[in-house]
Formats: sequence, structure tokens, C-alpha cells
Amino acid sequence: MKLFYWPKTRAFRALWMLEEMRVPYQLEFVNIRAGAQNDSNFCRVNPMSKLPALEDGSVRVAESGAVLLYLADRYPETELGVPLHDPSRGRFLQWMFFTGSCLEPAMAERVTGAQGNTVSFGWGDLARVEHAFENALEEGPWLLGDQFTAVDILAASTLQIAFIAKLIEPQGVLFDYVERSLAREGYERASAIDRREAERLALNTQIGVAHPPHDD
Ligand SMILES: N[C@@H](CCC(=O)N[C@@H](CS)C(=O)NCC(=O)O)C(=O)O
Repeated sequence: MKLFYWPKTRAFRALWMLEEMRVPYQLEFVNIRAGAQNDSNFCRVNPMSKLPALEDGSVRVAESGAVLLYLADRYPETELGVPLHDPSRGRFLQWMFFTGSCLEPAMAERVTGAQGNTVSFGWGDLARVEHAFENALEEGPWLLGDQFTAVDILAASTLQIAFIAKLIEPQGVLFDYVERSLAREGYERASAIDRREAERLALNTQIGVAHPPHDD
């Protein structure tokens, strides 16, 4: 299994997932700063020229949510997903789509300062997104209650960026949730790899508004 990766990008989500699962994989470096994502070989894996992407035998999958869902289904024994006929599968799928379809666009909208239309825009607005997370976290420490799953990897890693970029106040239920997520051993391992590779490749690893974790 090959993860197309570059440090300090959204490929970190897939790296975190793989480190939670502890399954064998290799990193395939795609230097998005040098334009390697536009190489025709990589475009065959992801025509969008974006990371993360995954190759597993003849399977090719890109888009963070799809990559994590593929991995969760591929390794059900790791219990980072929800089986097809489990009633929680509905909520699992909902949150799997939520980060890319609602949280990220609402964050981008806030960055631009544009006045959106909360009814017609699919992501509503950032306040509604925050409320949806807070509501889910009333049921337990994770989005699906007591079970930590792939959806927490997507949500917590993105909320962390929202805090750093000062788009969401780092406080309350959401702050506690992100802290809890980042305290996991799987996160620690992935984070150490990401840091190590960033240093090896001499990337700017400074974290701050000007250099958030996804510093592309
Ligand atoms: N919707 C995509 C977004 C991926 C994305 O934007 N990745 C950035 C790195 S954080 C990238 O590869 N950018 C290279 C480019 O756009 O050329 C996902 O969630 O996988």
C-alpha cells in the first residue's frame, strides 16, 4: 500500500489513519512545491493533482474522506470504521462527508470574509458547522459516541487548523475534543513522521497563522 504524501499537507490525515491502524504502508513523496503533482504518472492516480492519494494493488483512491473510508472498510478489524449494516453507519458516512463538504468550505468562506447565503450554500456557515459538532459531542468523547473512528481524524485535524488560523475560538467542547484527539498515540506517531520528513526535506516547519500545518 502506497500513500502519496508530502509533509505538512492534508496527506497528514491519511498518515494519521495508517498510524492508528498500524498496517504496512510506504510513503511515495510528491513534492507539491516543485509541481510534482502535475506529473502524468501522479495525474493517473489523482486527476485533481492533489494529496492525499492511495494506491493499493489495482485500487487507486484520492480525496481525504474517500481515502479514510477506503482504509476503514479495507481493515475492519482496526475498528476505525463502522460495518455496513450497523445502525451507526449512517452517522459515520454523514461525518465522513461533513469535513470536506461543510467544515472546509465554511472555513474558506470565513477566510475570504465573503457574505455567504447560509440557506442556499451547502455548508451553511461556520456557526452552524460548529453547532453540529458540539451537538454530536454531547453524546460522548467522539463524533460517534464512545468509538474513535476515521471521522474524528478528519474533523479534529481540520478543527486544529481552524484554531491555529483563528477561524474558530479554541475553547469549550471543540477545544477539548481536539486536545483529546491529538493526545492519541496514533497522532503522536504520525506527527513525529510528518515532522521528521519536513525537517529532512528542509521545509519551513514553523506553525502559526502565516504557516498553518497545511502550509501549501
Ligand atoms: N479535497 C481534497 C483537497 C486536497 C488538497 O487540497 N491537497 C493539497 C495539499 S493540502 C494539494 O495537494 N495541493 C496541490 C495542488 O493543488 O496542486 C482532499 O481533501 O483530499
